[in-house]
Amino acid sequence: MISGQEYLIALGGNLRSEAGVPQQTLRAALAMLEDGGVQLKAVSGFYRTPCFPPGAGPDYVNAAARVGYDGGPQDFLTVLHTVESQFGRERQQRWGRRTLDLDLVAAGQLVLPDEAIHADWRNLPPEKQVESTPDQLIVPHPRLQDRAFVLVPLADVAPDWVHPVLGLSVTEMLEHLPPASRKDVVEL
Ligand code: A4P
Ligand code: MG
Repeated sequence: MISGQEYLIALGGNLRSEAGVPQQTLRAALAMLEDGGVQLKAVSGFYRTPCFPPGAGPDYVNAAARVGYDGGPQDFLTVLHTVESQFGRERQQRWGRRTLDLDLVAAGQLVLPDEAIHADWRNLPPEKQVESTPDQLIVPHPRLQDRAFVLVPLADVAPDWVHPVLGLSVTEMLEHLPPASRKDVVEL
């Protein structure tokens, strides 16, 4: 059991919740995490981002945070899911609309469940990505390196975190993305 771990999380939402518009939901979720014993070490700006895949729903608001939590990754994911459910997140359509999505992006240099399974998820062909949902925790998040809506906020809080498999920092992963995808991510 790893304790006192530093984690990176990604926050997103594109539907109103009881807390208000997505930006208000994300702020309320951060406050709820803090109330639940999660230490907020750094919080990114809030960004408006086009829904991926295009046309699947309204624009998202995305953010990221670097946090401390005195428990292992599985326990921490349970905390994230509890907060999601407080804001009315119902798991229906994958990649569609949601009031709040909290993803565990990274846990230091941990690779879970192991390097081989991580590689399978990372290399999943795009058509399979929409229909396949992992039933176990995959860390680092298998799609983080592809997504400006994750990497731009992450660069605010952990620009020098190095992906334990790819060997690239957040700044470097961002540089590998097409410039157009970065320009679509607009700070609110
Ligand atoms: N799971 C495994 N690993 C993780 C992890 N590292 N973090 C499991 C979080 N969850 C993880 O997740 C599906 C299953 O993955 C769960 O059982 C969880 O235990 P989910 O949150 O129920 O479903 P999801 O959110 O639809 O899946 P996922 O993989 O989080 O979706 P994505 O890939 O994050 O896509 N467009 C914009 N602009 N901004 C967004 O934030 N988000 C999505 C969601 C799509 N399009 C978007 C955005
Ligand atoms: Mg999620």
